[in-house]
Amino acid sequence: MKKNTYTRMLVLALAIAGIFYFAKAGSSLALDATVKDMGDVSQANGIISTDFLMTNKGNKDIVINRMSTSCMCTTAQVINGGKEGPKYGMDMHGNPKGWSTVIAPGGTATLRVFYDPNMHKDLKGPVTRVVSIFTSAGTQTVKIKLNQVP
Ligand SMILES: [Cu+2]
Repeated sequence: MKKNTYTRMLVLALAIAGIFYFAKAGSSLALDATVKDMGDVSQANGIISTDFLMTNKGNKDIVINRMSTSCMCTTAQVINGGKEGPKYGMDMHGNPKGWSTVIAPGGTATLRVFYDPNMHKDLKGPVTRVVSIFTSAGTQTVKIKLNQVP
């Protein structure tokens, strides 16, 4: 291969890397926590929820277009501008399609995560579940932790 072909390829590779770098730097979704501890969760009290605050710290709109959770006991929705989005659960059980929401630069939205302790009635003790949030600024994950009691 000729030397200037190498040079061109190097310049191209650097240009592509630069585009990805700036695309990422220009839109970042910050979360107030990556893990929330829900403490003791009683089966007698049924479904409970906890909120994460998401802030667009970048300078471009962030589009969230789906979520998925690690278990059917756990669902998640985005509340943006007072509007509640659909609840997402495990992908394999079928999730809503065609939904998206936009967080403008400097804007915030709530990620509400629900846990249903009666989805597995025999389970007692520590539980960790993961929620994945798919956005135009990449995929982010949060966790809930709890201790399931009767
Ligand atoms: Cu579960």
